[in-house]
Amino acid sequence: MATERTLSIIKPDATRRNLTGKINAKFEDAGLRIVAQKRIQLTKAQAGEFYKVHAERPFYDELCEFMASEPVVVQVLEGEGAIAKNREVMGATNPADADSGTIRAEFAESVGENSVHGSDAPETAKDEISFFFADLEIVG
Ligand code: DAT
Ligand code: MG
Repeated sequence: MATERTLSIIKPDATRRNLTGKINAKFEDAGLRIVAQKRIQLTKAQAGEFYKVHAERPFYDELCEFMASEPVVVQVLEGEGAIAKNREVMGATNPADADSGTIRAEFAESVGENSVHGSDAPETAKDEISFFFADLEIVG
């Protein structure tokens, strides 16, 4: 398995509860390296652009409001098979279905407010990383 990079977001429900360090420890314990990181506040329009693949879903408006409601921490994680490994560490979208020990099982509040985002495939990882970061900001 090759070294990969994936885009991670620590979402507003988690930054509000001061969980950034605890979530980062989960990534690092799994062998993922945080090779870029910044705390930003999205506008609703920026959240909408990031999540435009979900534009037709009934929860889209609520999702965009939520993502713009408090600061988020955007990150690039790097490691062997980082995209799949991060999805494993995150756990299932609905925390009720997430395996114990995963970030969402431990910290997520609901299916909508589920603490973390992670890219789901190499193409989306590339697009999502460049949505937030310039090449110069990523130091592996
Ligand atoms: P994931 O974040 O696990 O990749 P996704 O891409 O299917 O999940 O959905 C993106 C986000 O949209 C998800 O993290 C939270 C929100 N969402 C998904 N399904 C939802 C639902 N049934 N009700 C409310 N929000 C939902
Ligand atoms: Mg997704």
